[in-house]
Amino acid sequence: MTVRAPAPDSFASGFAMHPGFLDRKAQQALVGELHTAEKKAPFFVPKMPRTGKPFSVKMTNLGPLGWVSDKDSGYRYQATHPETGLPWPPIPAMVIDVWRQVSGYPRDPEACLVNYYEPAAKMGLHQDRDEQDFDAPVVSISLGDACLFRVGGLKRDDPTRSLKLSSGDVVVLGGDSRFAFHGVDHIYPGTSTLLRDWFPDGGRINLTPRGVTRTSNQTAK
Ligand code: MD3
Ligand code: FE
Repeated sequence: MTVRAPAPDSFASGFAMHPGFLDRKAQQALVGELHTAEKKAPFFVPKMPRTGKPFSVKMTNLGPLGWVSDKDSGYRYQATHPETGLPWPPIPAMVIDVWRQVSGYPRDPEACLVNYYEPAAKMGLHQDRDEQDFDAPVVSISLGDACLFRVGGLKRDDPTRSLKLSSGDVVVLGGDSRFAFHGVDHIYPGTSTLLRDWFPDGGRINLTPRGVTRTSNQTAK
């Protein structure tokens, strides 16, 4: 299998890859904060709208808003955990710090999705369009086992390219890449020891801080 980095011109603007952005110490500190936060906002299993089919990833959220999905109400952002009813814990300062360094966006994120992939989990090709603020990029921070990530174009049938994301890598999906179809084909089990104390079988955590709401200054799209 060939895994190649995206061609520099593959998106006109807004896509940036920062391999190894967080060093091992920073990754460990961040995992410690996530482990603590997850005790207050436990991982839950999102369900597909209408069918109720469970996702293979578990997830939770940090920040004023969190993304949830269930059979009856579908995809949405809300201020509380769907099972505990409590507000989401705050976004860690380290995540805000990464966002400020890479996003090029004036406002701080309002939501930070936390996806946990067991070694066998994956995420099908999809677009992220439940946010109202389409100007804000999505930033991705990978922790733990590496994965094979796939990103395509604005239409589901557009050609895709694959890239490997490893622990500490940061990706910025802004501009023309903001609405690209993307997914996670598989995890490479046993490629990192970072999550060992929390998940003995390893796996991968992905954080995606994002903007959600629009301000009155922003024009409608
Ligand atoms: C490309 N997460 O939470 S992060 C998601 O690795 C999600 O857990 C994946 O897709 C993961 O929605 C991918 C990288 C990512 C995030 C958002 C994107 C890539 C994107 C939005 C547009 C294009
Ligand atoms: Fe996504």
